[in-house]
Amino acid sequence: MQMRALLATAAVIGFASTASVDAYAQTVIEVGHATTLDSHYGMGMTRFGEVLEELSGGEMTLLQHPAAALGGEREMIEAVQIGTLDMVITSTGPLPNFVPETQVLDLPFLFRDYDHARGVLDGEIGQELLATIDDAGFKALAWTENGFRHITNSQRPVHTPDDLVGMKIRTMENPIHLRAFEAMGAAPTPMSFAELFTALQQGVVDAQENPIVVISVSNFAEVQSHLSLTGHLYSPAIIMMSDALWSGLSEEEQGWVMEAAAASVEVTRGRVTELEETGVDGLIEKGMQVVVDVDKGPFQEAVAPAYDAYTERFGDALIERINSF
Ligand code: EAX
Repeated sequence: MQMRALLATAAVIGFASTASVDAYAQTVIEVGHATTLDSHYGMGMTRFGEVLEELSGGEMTLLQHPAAALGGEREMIEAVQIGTLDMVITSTGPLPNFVPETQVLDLPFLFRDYDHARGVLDGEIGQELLATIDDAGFKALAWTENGFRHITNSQRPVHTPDDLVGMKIRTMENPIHLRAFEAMGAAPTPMSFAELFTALQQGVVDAQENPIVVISVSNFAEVQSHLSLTGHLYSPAIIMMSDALWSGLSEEEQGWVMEAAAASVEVTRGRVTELEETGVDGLIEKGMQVVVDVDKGPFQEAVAPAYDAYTERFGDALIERINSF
């Protein structure tokens, strides 16, 4: 075929294919997380996608990558920061490695209960922290929730910190958590959640700590015989989008994203509340022995050095504001 005719044909095909793509042009937002689709994160993101699709008339959709398919929480946070991942819903555990100021949230026994935690995060203090996270190269969409963390292990009932002495416990990759469990006399090992089940199964670690919803959906009852309702710290979660994606959205699209995020938080928090109420019975049915009435006093005394590590660096003003909320 003459070169001119060939080029003309190519141009027509090119236009047609571009036109067809334009006709179905969609923004597909890809989100990663470390837990299963039926977890508090998975259910929240399903709701996020439903609302986004509804508001955008199908122009924007959400594609979930659950169960650490894209790596651990620290890796996914880093991917969002450099723009290779659109969005993540994650616990704040690894976040202090990127935004040191968020360490305050991981102080043991800082939050009294769910109302206190949610009130602080949804109020002025939480919004200030979201702005700090934005300054670190993310677009923080909303605080969501992981829940109060409890200790499971394969060795013995844990009633006091003395029962933790020498116990190999996995912690999140978080300096405050590490310090707190060292102070209790345990042998803490920071580890990505993606490796945790196998590490428990193989006895690389004896123990771990997580909210009831995570313990339940992760089938930890298969590899952990004991649960103690220590509630030693509240684990916030957060939804963060890459700066690049966020700034490329129109104002209207950004509004849809924020509305979808808010709707997802309701679902995630609802699921956490539900499992706090019903999840322990489920774990007992799966064979776990549960210490329900843990005396938190000795644990609070034992973790005091974790506060020193924080206040030496950041002072106690923010702690005071949170305590008096
Ligand atoms: O965010 O790493 C953890 O223990 C987290 O609680 C879990 O990944 C859910």
